Amino acid sequence: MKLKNVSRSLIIFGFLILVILGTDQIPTKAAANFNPAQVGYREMITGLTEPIFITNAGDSSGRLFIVERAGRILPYKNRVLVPTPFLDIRSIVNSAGGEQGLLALAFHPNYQTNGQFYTTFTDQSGSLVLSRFTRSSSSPDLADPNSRNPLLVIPHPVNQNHNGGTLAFGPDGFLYWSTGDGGSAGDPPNNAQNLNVLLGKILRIDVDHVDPGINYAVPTSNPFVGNPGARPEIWAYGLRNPWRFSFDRLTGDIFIGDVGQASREEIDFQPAASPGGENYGWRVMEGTLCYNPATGCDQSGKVLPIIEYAHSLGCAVTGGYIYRGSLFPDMQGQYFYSDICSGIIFSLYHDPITGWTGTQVADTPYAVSTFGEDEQGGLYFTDYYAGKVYQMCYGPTAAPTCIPPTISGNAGAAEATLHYTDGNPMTAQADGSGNYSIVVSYNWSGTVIPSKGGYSFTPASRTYIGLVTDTNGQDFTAVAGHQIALPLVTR
Ligand SMILES: [Ca+2]
Repeated sequence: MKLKNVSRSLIIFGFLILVILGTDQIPTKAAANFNPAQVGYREMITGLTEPIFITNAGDSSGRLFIVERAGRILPYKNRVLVPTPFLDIRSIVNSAGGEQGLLALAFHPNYQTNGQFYTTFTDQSGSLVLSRFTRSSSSPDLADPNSRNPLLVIPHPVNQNHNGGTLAFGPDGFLYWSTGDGGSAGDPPNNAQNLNVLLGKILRIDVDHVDPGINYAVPTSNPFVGNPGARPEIWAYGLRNPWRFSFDRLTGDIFIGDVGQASREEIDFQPAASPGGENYGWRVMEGTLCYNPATGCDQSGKVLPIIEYAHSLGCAVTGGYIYRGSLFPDMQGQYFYSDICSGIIFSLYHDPITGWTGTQVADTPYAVSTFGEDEQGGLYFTDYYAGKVYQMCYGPTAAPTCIPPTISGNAGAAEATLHYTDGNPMTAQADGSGNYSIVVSYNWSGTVIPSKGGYSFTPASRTYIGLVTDTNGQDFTAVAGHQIALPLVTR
């Protein structure tokens, strides 16, 4: 994951090479209102070390989970990074190579009830290891480190680079795992085209059942089941280093960011209705170019990328997510991705008539190693070297920074205290005229309650859900209560 020297001067807005497939599989909303200049991001988490994966548990807890490459998983809860790791397996993770480490995390679709989650990491022999863990019985913010159950180990002995790898459950409930081609450069063993090895692939397995002799089951609908010349776990092949892929949470379509060799970074696409078995081209092709052989390659049966870019715009694509959250309707249907070397954030949109359109959204100074989704479909991305997570947002002003909104008004009484809580109790003070102003976090939900000794307030409280803009005129009326004279007690 070393940065190459990318000349920003060569970065030209819209300098993207588009490959139109013309698929009509993606339902779309009009993108007419999408304005790239209104996409913003705010620094949300700091103090991480080489964050490379972000996900949620799907358990309505509102937490994010951040994976650090060396082997820690940290919860982000109630707007705070929990300092005690959810899981710390640094002692068994091999992160010596820049592309090695704890690479991905996927919570089981029934995590809330079964407590199961899955990781992939590189071990001391360089192998790619898929493991199941369960959460601790003592705390929802802790995993049980002794629960590890290795499901599948893929030998990867020669090189440190090209390990994949993303884990994600599909809408079918099966676990998908992307693997790199085994490393070096140019895929010398031709692993990605070899259906007898699990490298350079997307695999699909059933973690809820076991087949004889293995610790998982192979779905009988996998495309190469029954083919004696192929491993049945393979779902798609011809991939070089599919570092990040994702499912469209609305449609089930798959977007794959496949890191290129020296010429092309690409996004590959698989419609939800696909039966699997796609050959995405590597090492015969790098993007839409012939790679091996360099000219006159056999393009038959290869699925070309929906978009690719040259190394004038970066050096290693970071596949992202299609935005399906409700907070920012104008971003709906935009697939966001980036490049760890250039920090450019791109979007990609499919129109049923005009096909795929790529846009350069922003040229950031960040090393974007991954994107991630929260439970509501909100999007986040990392700055790898700075150890930060940014939240993506969208606003009416140019280049918004997701500035926290303010709740303000008159409390009805001088120097009244405003209690406000979203689970974390906080207070603010009205001034000598009763005016108050409370800054809350972006998308804040909670309750504001005024108080002052001897006064009652109308309304007694106000509740807010998902505040994203300043909210003014939030006045209260204060009435001094009757002072009750206690009778003197004499004896
Ligand atoms: Ca390809």
